[in-house]
Amino acid sequence: MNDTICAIATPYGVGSISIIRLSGDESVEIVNKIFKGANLTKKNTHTVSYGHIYDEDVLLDEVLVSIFLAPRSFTKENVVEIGCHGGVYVTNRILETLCKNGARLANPGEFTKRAFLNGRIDLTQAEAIMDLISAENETALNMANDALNKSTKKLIDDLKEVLIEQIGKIEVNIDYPEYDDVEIMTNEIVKPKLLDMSSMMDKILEKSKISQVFSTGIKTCIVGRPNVGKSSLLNLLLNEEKAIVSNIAGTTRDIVEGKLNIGGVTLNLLDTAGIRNTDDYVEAIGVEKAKELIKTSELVILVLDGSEKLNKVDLELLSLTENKMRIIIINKEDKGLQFDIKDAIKMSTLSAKGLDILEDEIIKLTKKEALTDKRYLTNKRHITLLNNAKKSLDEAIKSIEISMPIDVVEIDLKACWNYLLEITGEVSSEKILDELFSRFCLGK
Ligand SMILES: Nc1nc2c(ncn2[C@@H]2O[C@H](COP(=O)(O)OP(=O)(O)OP(=O)(O)O)[C@@H](O)[C@H]2O)c(=O)[nH]1
Ligand SMILES: [Mg+2]
Repeated sequence: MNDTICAIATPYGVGSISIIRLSGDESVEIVNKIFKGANLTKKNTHTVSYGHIYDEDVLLDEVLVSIFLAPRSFTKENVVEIGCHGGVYVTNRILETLCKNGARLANPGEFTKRAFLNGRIDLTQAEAIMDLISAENETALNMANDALNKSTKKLIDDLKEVLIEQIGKIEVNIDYPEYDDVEIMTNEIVKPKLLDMSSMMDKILEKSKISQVFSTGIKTCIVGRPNVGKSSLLNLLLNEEKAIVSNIAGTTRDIVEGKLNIGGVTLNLLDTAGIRNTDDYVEAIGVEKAKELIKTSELVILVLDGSEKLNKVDLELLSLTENKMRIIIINKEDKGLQFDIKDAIKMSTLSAKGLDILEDEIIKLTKKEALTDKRYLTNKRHITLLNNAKKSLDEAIKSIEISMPIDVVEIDLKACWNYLLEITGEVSSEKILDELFSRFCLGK
């Protein structure tokens, strides 16, 4: 028997309505005790009733009560949602009255935890709910929705199926060694399957890395010589005066950051100090930082001043960024251009000319990297566990190659198996669950 928990499910603060949610065996009875209107205990599941909430004789609010009876609810328990007026005081008073009548305040994430423990969702779906709530762009939202629709579970299930078959074959050999030559069998049958599986995991992990970039934002640096218009470009893209623009070369000394949402992805933009050979100590540090940033960025926007001839630093930057995902901008087109470069975008950040072309190019470039099939992981915990699973698998393959006893191979394969089960939550410790669900908000 589960005790009945309650929490305010909507954000704290004044709004037009608030929702208070209960889950547990007694939820309908508890609400019915403080509700005047229809008898809620006689109501069918998935119905809404109008009435008033009282704390003994004191009228608290006019409400709508929705009933979802077990098992057809989010937690698979009896769930009641009270839609009341969205005042902080009135909402808290109703919550307090529910507690006085037998409910208890829920811990963060406790509703979702119950949904998981009652088998309504697996752990990957519970985590997808959290990712959905914290999604900052369309891509992250899509990924979370895919995971909620079991894309992660399916992917792990596929891996599990291959693995369990191989473990099964090995176990038969350990139990009945007379049936087969163990070594030949593992080398010829099991090993190729394990190698396939290892490369499948590699592919998933590689794509997962990209998915992380897409959901958290693409690290994008704007680099170029001093005074070419880097800060002007940042301001133009962000549509605000974020960085100081001046005709004094070396204006930007430290990195200026901004976030740009474009075509469903987020760019984390970094405006840097202009790069030149300099004796100024402070500026030299900025230049070093800019060079370092080129290395660690996923996308580089290289700005050149089209009104002057290309110089040594420009050429150095062109070669430094050659193998990166990059966009070359020839700026100050309004002053007349001195050179041209294939595939470069001609712009004038002063008049915003060329901005639309730049935006299209950013969308095109980042979409090229887009993840069309669903075979990747989006959640950091899952990625770490899959990495561990792959390490164990590779250990097993290595053991086969150096003809270790078959039970040694099996130990590593079972470790791999366990990591896969941890992803979906089929094996999990109470501690991990507590830690995971405590990251949810109250009422979720
Ligand atoms: N004519 C013209 N001037 C521009 C254009 N874009 C920027 N400028 C001017 O160029 C100067 C330098 O612009 P910034 O955006 O500060 O250049 P920066 O690359 O950030 O320079 P540092 O921070 O010093 O490295 C300013 O006076 C801008 O007004 C353009 O498209 N056309
Ligand atoms: Mg600048």
